[in-house]
Amino acid sequence: ESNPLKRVTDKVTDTLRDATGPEDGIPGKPGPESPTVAEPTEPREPLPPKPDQSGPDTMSPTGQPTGADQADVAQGGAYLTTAQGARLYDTDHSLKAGPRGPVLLQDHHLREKVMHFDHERIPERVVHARGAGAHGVFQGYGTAASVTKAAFLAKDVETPVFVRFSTVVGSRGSADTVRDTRGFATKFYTSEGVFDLVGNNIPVFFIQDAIKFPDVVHAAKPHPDREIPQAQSAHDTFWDFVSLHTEATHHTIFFMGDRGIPRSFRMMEGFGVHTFRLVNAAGETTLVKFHWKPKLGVHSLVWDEAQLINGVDPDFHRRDLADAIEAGAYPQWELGIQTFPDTPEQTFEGIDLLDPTNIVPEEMAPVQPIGLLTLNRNPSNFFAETEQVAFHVGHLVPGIDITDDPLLAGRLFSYLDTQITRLGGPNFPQLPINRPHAPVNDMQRDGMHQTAVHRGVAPYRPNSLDGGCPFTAGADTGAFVEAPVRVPEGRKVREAPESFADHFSQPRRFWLSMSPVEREHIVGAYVFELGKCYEQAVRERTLQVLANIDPELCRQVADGLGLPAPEPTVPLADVAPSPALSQVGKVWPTEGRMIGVVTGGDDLEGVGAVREAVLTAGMVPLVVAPTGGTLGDGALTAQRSFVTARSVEFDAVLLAGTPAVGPDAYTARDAKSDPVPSGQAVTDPRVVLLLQEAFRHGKAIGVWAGGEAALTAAGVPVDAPGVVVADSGTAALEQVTRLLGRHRVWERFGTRV
Ligand code: HDE
Repeated sequence: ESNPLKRVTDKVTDTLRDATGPEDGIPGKPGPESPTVAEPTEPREPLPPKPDQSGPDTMSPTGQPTGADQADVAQGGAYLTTAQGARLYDTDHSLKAGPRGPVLLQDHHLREKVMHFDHERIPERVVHARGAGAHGVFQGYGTAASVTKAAFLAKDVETPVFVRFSTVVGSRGSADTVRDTRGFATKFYTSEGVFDLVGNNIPVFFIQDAIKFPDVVHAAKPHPDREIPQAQSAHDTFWDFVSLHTEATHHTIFFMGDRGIPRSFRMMEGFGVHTFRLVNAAGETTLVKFHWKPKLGVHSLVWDEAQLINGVDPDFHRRDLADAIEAGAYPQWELGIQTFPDTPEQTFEGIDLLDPTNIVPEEMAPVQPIGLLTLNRNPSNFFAETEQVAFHVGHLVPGIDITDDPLLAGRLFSYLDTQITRLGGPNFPQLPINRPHAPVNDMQRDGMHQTAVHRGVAPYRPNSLDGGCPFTAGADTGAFVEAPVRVPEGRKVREAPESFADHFSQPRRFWLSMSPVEREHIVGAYVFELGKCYEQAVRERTLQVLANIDPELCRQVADGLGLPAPEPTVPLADVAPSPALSQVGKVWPTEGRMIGVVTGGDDLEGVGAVREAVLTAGMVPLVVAPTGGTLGDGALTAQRSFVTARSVEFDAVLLAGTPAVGPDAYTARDAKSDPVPSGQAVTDPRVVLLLQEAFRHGKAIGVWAGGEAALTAAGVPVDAPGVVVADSGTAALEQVTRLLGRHRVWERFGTRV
């Protein structure tokens, strides 16, 4: 098997080729012997998980390796049973007094089945409800050894991890590509206990103090009367709050920018947001900010595309992550740190490190790589793993400690508290996905859903009845000892430090760091969002905020809204741009990109060659043809038809010839439902739409074998930037791949505002 990505692109093929049997060595590939497609015949054990889905590795609640797959522990046997293990002979009919008689209350199976069903749902997370998870491994580089003693960061140490990506505002069933911040939470099952890095894809936060969290979330969530809009910030209450509460300005401009609509979870940066404190073996401390850097680069959707995807494929990000992992195209991130001396002021070059609305530009403090994260295994059960995973910023290991960031302080309280409601009691650390891989001996007892059978008679200290066990450790035997930092003295106050009052210089730096096309996107986003607000006062107040960031930004948004642009009310900060904040202008690897290869039947040999070449390049080809099924002599299979394909699924489009509808068309369409003018062939309107969208969204387009006519029909100039007309499919692909390294054809933007 040359390229594992073939497993994703071949999904359709596999099912069709079922009768010809599985190809060797391709895990998860269905075939006649495969239980996934076999017709039911006789009783057998439950299905094993797919190879990339083997579930969490766990320890028993008391810290002993379980030695058995969790699925085996909870479920086994070939026969359907009650929850008590009694075999059942029927699960389709309630027990009745005769076929037409009343249902009997004594039907235990009915009551047990419906009782369990009635309680299948648990409360969704109040924020970050919609998420997608994956297992993986983290490998330390050892480069952090001088600043932290954390064992999992030592050279070549491999630590199992579970990552959950999420949106923030929407409900569990909301769409993936809404404009929002994304969560990026990582659980490291280290030898010294669990370490959670509960971050976001945006390096700053809306608020500086945890006490404001209910306010910002209430403002962002749907309106309390009608519960609309779902998963959107484009409404009055959100803009009402952020325009009055100007410390939110930096976060807001970040997600009005392209980072609010990532192309893929695989192509997002992650940030710890707060400043943390590392402690080395000598007890010396260093302040740090954590960064995740994706190997595939940082890429985004464009807004029109994001909105289309919400309808076409609301699971776009979730699917993208699972498909990539299933295909063996494992996403990777480097963990990095920016380091700052732990001075009493806790500032760096004048930037307050305790203020989570601040970044420290990478040009001032470079991000130093300390390890590599690889996601290589899908969950085997969404609920058990992705839904029940419980992260907590207070899950720390020796060598990593907290700072006095007031936002972090509130989080240290909140994450424990929320799990009691969400997971139904205090024993959620015993759920398989949450269990530490280090031995646990915590003397906690009883409580709802206790699954451990604890031994011993003395779960208290000091004791003599259990021989004084368990013993406490010291720093030399791996205890977590809080860094003995000096606590500032002062009066008890409800106040923020003076330095927290600057709400505009950092947003201004962000704006000045953007390329023209990214600025255009930001302006477009503000115009869209404020255009959805009903309250004039909210729009005007937001324009005032924008004026204080940059008058040109304000003017462009004001023009879009048809309102006058106010003057700034604060002096404009003199800040240098941070080029690292811009996503445009860099060249990135193209692995894992989706290439639509469209044909109406022309040059099938060329299409086949392109498909192979795309796979060789580590990208994913999806052949799009008028109908599903095989093409030509059956050597090629269509993964998408003109009905199921939409441009938004592809990073670039290649087209062989000009698919036509009409008397001579290669098409199985029903002429009655979409009549064609008599006697003439016209370019298939679905291909026209596909090309128009791909063009509009700045995607590279390559045609050969007479595809120019389709471009013309779509109004796409053949000499437009990023449009390639080539002699062969592979020649077109070569040029398109080069264009893809820059992610989009940015020259096509720049005229809308
Ligand atoms: Fe969270 N946050 N948060 N948050 N957060 C939750 O915990 C909270 C904050 C973040 O995939 C909740 O288990 C408060 C910043 C992620 O399971 C809750 C404050 C950052 C996730 C909670 C913050 C985050 C959460 C909801 C202000 C980025 C999803 C359910 C003090 C650094 C984790 C839950 C997952 C989830 C509270 C601020 C990231 C209610 C009070 C800043 C990625 O506990």
